[in-house]
Formats: sequence, structure tokens, C-alpha cells
Amino acid sequence: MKEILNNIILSSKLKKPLLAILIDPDKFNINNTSQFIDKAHKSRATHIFVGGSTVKKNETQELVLVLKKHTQLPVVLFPGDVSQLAKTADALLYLVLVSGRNPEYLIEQQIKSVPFLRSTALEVIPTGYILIDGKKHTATQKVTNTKPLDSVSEIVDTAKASEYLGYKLIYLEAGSGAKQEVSANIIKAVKKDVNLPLIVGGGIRNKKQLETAYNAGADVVVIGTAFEEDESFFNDLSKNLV
Ligand code: 1GP
Repeated sequence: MKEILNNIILSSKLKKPLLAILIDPDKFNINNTSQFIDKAHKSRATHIFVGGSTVKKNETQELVLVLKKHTQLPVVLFPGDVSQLAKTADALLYLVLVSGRNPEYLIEQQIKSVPFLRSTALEVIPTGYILIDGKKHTATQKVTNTKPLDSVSEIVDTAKASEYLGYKLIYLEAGSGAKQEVSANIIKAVKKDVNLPLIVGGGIRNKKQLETAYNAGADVVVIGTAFEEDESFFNDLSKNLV
């Protein structure tokens, strides 16, 4: 079953924008899950992503179990490394950091994940993950020891190479808490040249930025920090306001 990917492809074709709430297990109070998810359900959120740059052992698995008890929204792993895998999630963004040249995040982590993945029915979605300069030295940069891209043509060529290589999704990432989100110009340029659904995240903190990303061609927007800092942001994204 490739339900999650097929749903993203269909939504992209129908121009129905998707919104993923990113929960970082390291920063999230698991005792607040019920309240947090109630708010997410009243918002236009369509997916829950789970992952972070530095997450303690077993934290992801515990959180995913609790989330699955509280929501029917698809729970998708967005792992910082191989320790952040959980059988009970619905899908895994199988990230390859194609903007970087660090073999650990190009192939090593993926190989390390194989024994675990063999024993699960997780939907594995090959994703070209492109780190873009968000005017802040983000955790992703630190942990992966890679440089973000800032040239539009390099970003587009990297995304196109990912398409030729057979990846199913492109993730344009400015980094969690980025000062500058991925620009509309970059999103438009990638959308024009690459025939894959586009996920965009990093530094999106208000409705205007969200709509700008959708209008430029983002199929899925990911927001984490804005909800971590202030859950009332869910009210701005109420289903009734769409
Ligand atoms: C980070 O793209 C996500 O990996 C979300 O970023 O936390 O800045 O919303 P924010």
C-alpha cells in the first residue's frame, strides 16, 4: 500500500494544499498530546510529521504510539537519524540529504535503517531533502555538517537530479526556526521544472507566509516552531477560515 504518497500526489493534482504539523519529540511534552491534537483537529492540518535533529532513544516510538491513540491523521516519520524510526507510524520520509556531500546522510544512515525496515510494514517514501539557506545556522546544518544551498539554479538542478534518480518527493527545507523561509521564487522555479510533489518547511510562522508558499507551488507545508512557541497559532489556521 502506498496510501500516503498516493494521497499527496492526488492532492497535488487537485491543487488541494496540505499542512503538516511537525512535532519534535525532544521538545514536545507528551502529557500535552491530547490537548495539542484537539487543536490540530480543529485546524486545517492534514498530516502529523514526527522528527527532530537530536532525539533521545525511544522517545519517537513512545510519542508515535500516543499520537496514534489520539488521531486519525496520518503520522509520518521525518527522522533526523536512524534511531528515530517507529513501526506504528503510517509512513517514513526516507530522506536523502541531496544538497549535502556528507556520505552519512547520503547513504550510510539509509543502510543502517534496513534491518529495522525489513521488519516493518512502514510505507517508505524516497525523498530528496534539500537544505536551503534560511539565514540562520540551523540544527540540521550542525548535525549533518553540510552547507545549505542558496543558488536558485543549483537548487533546481538538485531537485531535478532527485527526480531523475527516482525520488518521489522533494523537500525544500530552510531549517527549523529559519529566519528566512524558502522564497516564493525558489518554490516556483522548482515547481516549474520538477514533476514531483513539493514539501516546503522552515521558518513559516504566519498565514501570509503559508499562503505565499502554497501560491508559489508548495503541495505540503510543514510548520513546527510556530506551534511549539504558541499553540494559539492553530486558531489562525482554523478549518473555518480556509
Ligand atoms: C523543520 O521544516 C521544518 O524541519 C519546520 O520548520 O520549525 O521552522 O516550522 P519550523
